[in-house]
Amino acid sequence: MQVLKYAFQQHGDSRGQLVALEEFKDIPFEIKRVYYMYDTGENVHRGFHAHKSLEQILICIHGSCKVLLDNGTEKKIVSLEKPYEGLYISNDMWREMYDFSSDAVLLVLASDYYNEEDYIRNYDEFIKFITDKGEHKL
Ligand code: T46
Repeated sequence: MQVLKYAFQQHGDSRGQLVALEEFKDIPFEIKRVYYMYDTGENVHRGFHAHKSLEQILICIHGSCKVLLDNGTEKKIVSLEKPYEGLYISNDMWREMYDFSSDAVLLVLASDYYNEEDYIRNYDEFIKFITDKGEHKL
């Protein structure tokens, strides 16, 4: 499984750093939604779902966290700890976020509006979904 992590351009000068993100330039999709999570308690695990069509980029703009990616065949753990790094998560990818530092702010850029019908929240259903599509290699 290939993990796609972007290192965004930093516009740094004596005043500090600035990162600018433009759809189709820095981000490979139209950005239809932005959300973020913070005040995530110690030992909290979030996610535990896949999306049928949504694409997202996760940026830990403050603090750090880990993301487990699982395509049904392989699993990878990615650390997010730099505010200029973005993790691309495609559709059909199970994800879990954990190990949040107490100051973590996880920003997410999403390719579509919120739609509960796009979620697969059961792991067995996820495996069935990708197997039916021919994406699950045993
Ligand atoms: C994902 C990971 C990385 C909304 O009302 N609108 C929204 O846009 C979102 C994202 C959530 N919500 C509501 C739905 C739930 O009542 O906020 C509550 C928490 O959402 P959820 O339990 O889905 O949060 P996570 O952290 O498990 O997952 C989120 C995204 O939902 C998901 O798409 O890929 O972050």
